[in-house]
Amino acid sequence: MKLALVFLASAALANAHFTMQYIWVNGADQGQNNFIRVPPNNNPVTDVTSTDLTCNVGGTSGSSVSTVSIPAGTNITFEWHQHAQRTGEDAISGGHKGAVQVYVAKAPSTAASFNGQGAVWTKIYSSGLLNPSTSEWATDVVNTNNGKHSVVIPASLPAGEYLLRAEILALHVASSYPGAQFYIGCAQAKITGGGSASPPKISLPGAYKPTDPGITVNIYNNLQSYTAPGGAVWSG
Ligand SMILES: *[C@@H]1O[C@H](CO)[C@@H](O)[C@H](O)[C@H]1NC(C)=O
Ligand SMILES: [Cu+2]
Repeated sequence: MKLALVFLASAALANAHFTMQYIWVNGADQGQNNFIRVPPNNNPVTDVTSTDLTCNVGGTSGSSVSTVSIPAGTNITFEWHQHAQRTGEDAISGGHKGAVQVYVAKAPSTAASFNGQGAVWTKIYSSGLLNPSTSEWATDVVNTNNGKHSVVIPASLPAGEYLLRAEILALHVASSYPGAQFYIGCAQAKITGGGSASPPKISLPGAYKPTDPGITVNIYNNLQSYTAPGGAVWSG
């Protein structure tokens, strides 16, 4: 009896979570876990003050990860799954309701040696509550798209090596803190071409607070609007 309960509990946990496993460059699949700082498991981060918020557990170093070369203006697609399989289950599991955001941070030297600490992150994409009357969230679209969401890297971003940080913020148990679940995937990219923009930057961890209305929120109480943490999107 006890064993069965433990098994059921751990199976439910494993099924509930997911990781970023693929990036696509202008529609071309780059292969499983390539150019990605892979976390040890599919658990979410819940402590917004932890360095795990930067690039997931173990993600402050990318010394064993390759860096993909992309021109500024490239359309990058991030693809998430619960397990190491693309079919046979919901990509990120329908119970995860919440926001999808993408940030970029320019490394002082190489992306592989960049820890992503300090005020270095620029938000380039954010999608949250899409339809209050049907409770449709950005996460629902990710499931519909088999785990994928896309963003165009702004053409005005200066050339250099970057971390690309995708975040899925699941809010199904977020009415008290800690509760909100941060799923984070970081890829390493060398951006070529580009421009001379000087975008606004925030720290991760740093900018997110437990009391942010986008982090501690009851999404099951007729929520009419939602403001994701981390400020406005910079559109280039
Ligand atoms: C980016 O690429 C994806 C996948 O090919 C596509 O669905 C999406 O429409 C593209 N986005 C833009 C803005 O071009
Ligand atoms: Cu989960």
